[in-house]
Amino acid sequence: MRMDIATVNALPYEDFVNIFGNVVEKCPIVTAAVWSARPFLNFAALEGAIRDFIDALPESGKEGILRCHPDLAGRDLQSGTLTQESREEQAGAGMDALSSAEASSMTRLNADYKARFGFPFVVCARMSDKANILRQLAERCKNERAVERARGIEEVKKICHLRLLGLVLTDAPNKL
Ligand code: 2AL
Repeated sequence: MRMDIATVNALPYEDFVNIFGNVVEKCPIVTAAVWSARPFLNFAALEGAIRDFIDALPESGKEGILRCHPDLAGRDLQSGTLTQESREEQAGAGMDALSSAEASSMTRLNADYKARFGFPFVVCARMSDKANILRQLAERCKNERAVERARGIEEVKKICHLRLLGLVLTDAPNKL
């Protein structure tokens, strides 16, 4: 059940990190840091504190956040070791139901991308679909490193937004 912001603000630290620790994939340090910014006025303030923390990181820290993300249709999906959030997002975009040709394209392009930039391709899967993800992956491989670093971080923020919407009530009715 989604909680209201007063309930969020009343959570002990351990509960806060248990509940929100994966709004940025495998980066509970973000949640732990944002704890200091309580109380949050509303959903937007909580989200804004997370965004501000990410934006204040040096470029190496932003790349670190990108590196915490599992590949789309990658080894973790195959071996069942994705986080629950990531599993649902990837399944929603059809990443668990690729044809063998699509799967080998994804593997090759993900590897090309990582070799070029040193961090994985990240996209908000819930705002996309299989065809679009494959197209974006091929296109974004051609960008400059700094462009892709910034683009990946924007995608992390979209993923975070949707994960937060699943946990916290907004002032306006939640659209999900
Ligand atoms: C992911 C993921 O796990 N969920 C999502 O929306 N995107 N990973 C990725 N490499 O883009």
